[in-house]
Amino acid sequence: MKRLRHALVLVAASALPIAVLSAPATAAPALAAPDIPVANVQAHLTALQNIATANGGNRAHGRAGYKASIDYVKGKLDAAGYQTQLHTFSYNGATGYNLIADWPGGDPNQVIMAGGHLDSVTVGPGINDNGSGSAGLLEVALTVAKQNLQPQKHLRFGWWGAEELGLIGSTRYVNSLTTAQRSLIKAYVNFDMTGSPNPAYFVYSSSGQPTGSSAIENTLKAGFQAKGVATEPTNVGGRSDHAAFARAGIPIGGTFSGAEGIKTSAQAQKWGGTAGQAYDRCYHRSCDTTSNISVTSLDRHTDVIAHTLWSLSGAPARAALDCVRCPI
Ligand code: DPN
Ligand code: CA
Ligand code: ZN
Repeated sequence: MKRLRHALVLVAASALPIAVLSAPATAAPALAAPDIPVANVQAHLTALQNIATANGGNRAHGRAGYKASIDYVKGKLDAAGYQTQLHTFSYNGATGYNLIADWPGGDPNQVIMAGGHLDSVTVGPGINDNGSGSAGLLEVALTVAKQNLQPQKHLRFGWWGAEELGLIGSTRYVNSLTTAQRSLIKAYVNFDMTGSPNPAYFVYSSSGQPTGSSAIENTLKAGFQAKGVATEPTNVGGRSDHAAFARAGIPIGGTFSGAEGIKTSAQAQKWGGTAGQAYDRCYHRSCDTTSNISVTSLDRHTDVIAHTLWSLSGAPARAALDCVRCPI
């Protein structure tokens, strides 16, 4: 197929003004990340909702709904060509699962990792918390595969178990790494709640975080700014899965659309939505279903995941002849 494309390009190129043909074969700027279709992300949320409905109404650690969630994500990634590993751990007398997925290729000494927790609380399906981050990460990972992306650095994804019980899965994962393995991870970017119905556009603040975190913060902010969305820094502290990575000295970042916090009137001016109301009124409640999602927030945060991973991993600069209308 590629040869045909090249042939078409050559034919098309010969029809182009001479200037293009004589243009130096310099690489165009690094590949921009694609716009991730939010409908694809919503399809994963529907699958997770159906899993919860079929398994007692939740996707919590130690319950059938969690294992079914992990199997869903793993199945999609295996089919797409990822190298997946299920890491098991015990907690509260139940088996927990982390899913680690490596995209083959890229410099193994420079790992760019992104993750989010896949477990819900026991009282509900956890579609925003954290089906939203999990589904966004999954669709970005599938897009990497669809494009057969060949980034300079190695891409790794993680879906964590038992976050709701105290960041258990991600902590067990980081603790399982040798010091050398940890030093290869140049960034960990966390996505925990990205579709809150009364959304915020928070970016994890790098202050007080390991050196290198500010580059991640700036990349995330730039992703939103490119969409005309203003962001606010937030200090998530020990409330999500980046914490274990930060403790290990690994640069971290992340985005967050808000939980039980109340949207201010200034924020409502900036972001829309309702001042004086929680960002997510169904946080940790049974009403955290597929109807508890702002599609706009889900779309924007997911596109920023893609922007950030393409940027941090050094998606290849496109060779000039690989496309017809490249910026010269
Ligand atoms: N840690 C999230 C949860 O699963 O409850 C909520 C949260 C995420 C709170 C990020 C603060 C910051
Ligand atoms: Ca999108
Ligand atoms: Zn939660």
